[in-house]
Amino acid sequence: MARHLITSAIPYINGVKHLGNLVGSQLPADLYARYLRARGHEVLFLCATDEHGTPAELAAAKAGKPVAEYCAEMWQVQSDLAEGFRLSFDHFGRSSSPQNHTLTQHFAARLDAAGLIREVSETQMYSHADGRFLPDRYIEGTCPNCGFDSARGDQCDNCTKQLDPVDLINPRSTISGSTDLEMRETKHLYLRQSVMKERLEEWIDTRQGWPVLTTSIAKKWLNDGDGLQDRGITRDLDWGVPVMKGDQPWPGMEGKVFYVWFDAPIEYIACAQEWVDAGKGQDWERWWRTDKGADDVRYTQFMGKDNVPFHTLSFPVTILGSAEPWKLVDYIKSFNYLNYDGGQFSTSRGRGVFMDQALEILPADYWRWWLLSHVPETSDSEFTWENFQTSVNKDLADVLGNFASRVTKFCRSKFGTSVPEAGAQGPDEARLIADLTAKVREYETHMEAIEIRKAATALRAAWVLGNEYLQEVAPWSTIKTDEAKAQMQIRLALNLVRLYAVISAPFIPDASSDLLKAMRAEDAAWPEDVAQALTALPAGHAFDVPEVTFRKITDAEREDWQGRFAGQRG
Ligand code: B3M
Ligand code: ZN
Repeated sequence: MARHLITSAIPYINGVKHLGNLVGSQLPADLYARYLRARGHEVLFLCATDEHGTPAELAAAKAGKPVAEYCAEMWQVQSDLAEGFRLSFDHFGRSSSPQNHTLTQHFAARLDAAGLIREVSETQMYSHADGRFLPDRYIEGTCPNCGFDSARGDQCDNCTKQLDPVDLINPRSTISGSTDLEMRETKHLYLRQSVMKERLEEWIDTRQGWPVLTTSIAKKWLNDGDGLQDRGITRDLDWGVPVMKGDQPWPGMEGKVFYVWFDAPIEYIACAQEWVDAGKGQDWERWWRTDKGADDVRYTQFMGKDNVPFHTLSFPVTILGSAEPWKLVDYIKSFNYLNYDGGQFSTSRGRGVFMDQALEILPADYWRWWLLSHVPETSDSEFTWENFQTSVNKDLADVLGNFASRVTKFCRSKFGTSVPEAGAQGPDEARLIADLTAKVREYETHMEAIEIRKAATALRAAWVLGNEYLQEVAPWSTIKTDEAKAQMQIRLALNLVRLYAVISAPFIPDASSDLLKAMRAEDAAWPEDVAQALTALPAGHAFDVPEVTFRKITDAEREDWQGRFAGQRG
């Protein structure tokens, strides 16, 4: 029994996430957490909203709300959707929490004490009308490259050229529209990542068996000519963690906040404190401090590939640089992108399916199954409605759902709604048990290695074995000549339904719990011994015929949804 700390990349607060976001961190993290719990491990599974930075401020302004109020509301929306998708976080925190403020300021003080922070003077655009500096997206003007008149301070959306606010022609504030701007000197803090290069390299080299995607990205940033540069960790924004040295003011940094990517990963730790402070757990240090027992914790992070540099370089610099015994990540599982129907998911254009819309049209399990069995693990993958329809109809409705319904209905009509008792098992059953044992062990191996697609394939193959068995032994024929034997076959098949519910739970928790309920199964223990697990429902045990476990998606629905989600979220 090990202890497992699991974190998912924390989603930005600004708006509902699409299925591409979901499958790139939170959903696979949930799968792993559920699996490990089912195997009897102690798990702490944490996620939160990432609430700082310009995107949060701008989204709040667009919604016409104070940013704190906007974030509180969006946290609730995201939290409800997480529940809707059955994401089993032990705590869903907020990077704007007081715990994270304190901890972020603490880390900054430690890094400063270690000589890892330097002050840099820069000139930036200052707006007199707004009484503030205007970072990246707060400034617009004409692109010097293509003449587009609404180029942003950091980039021109028309020609994609990367810009500096000073490059813009006729710059204006996006807050007030004012053109009364001047270049002013301002100071910022830089994290001296460059001096940590060797320690980081050493650390990464000791991480055995990391996915290629993770290490290749880390190494690329580490070794590219301008790879590990010092990084600005402060911003001239109102909303964020105020720049302080622990609880002391930081001279010259008044009115500034830490950069969102500095405080966001620290929230992984603060979230454990929030979990304790919310009364849901005890002793967060046991998970996070190696001097307080976290040495025997295995820590796994889940994230999209674009987040890898921050987790393999920046955050470890924060941890290592603090010279305090914080737990470092043991394994980083990263993902490629999920595309949508011949293009990309796009939040700004409303293209693709968003978490709220998905749950409006179908239950969570349908999405969970498709997304996890098509997770962009080794390369980008693509959501198409055809593929989704086929996968749901075949895997869930035809294979798993149909098996459960056929077996229970047949039993009800021939022997009543309790497990029949006559008949002894023979070679067909022995073979099924051997094959199924092998499949379940294979499934476990893949789940432990977080090889999600392979795990899904093994699980589906386990479902198929039951169908093949049923097809071969055909209890509906057996019963005509040997009723006792038919009873034995059905007894085994009913037990298979229970076993499938148990092993499928990490993928499709609702259907699993419905099936367990229908089977009135009290014991949902993992089938360490498959033969034994297939006797869990004894002769005479009463059950119910489950409601339709999975329904099929019709062609008309598929066409309707295809049109509805093509763009422009309503
Ligand atoms: N919020 C980016 C994202 O949602 C960012 C992750 C932070 S993880 C500490 O993809
Ligand atoms: Zn341009």
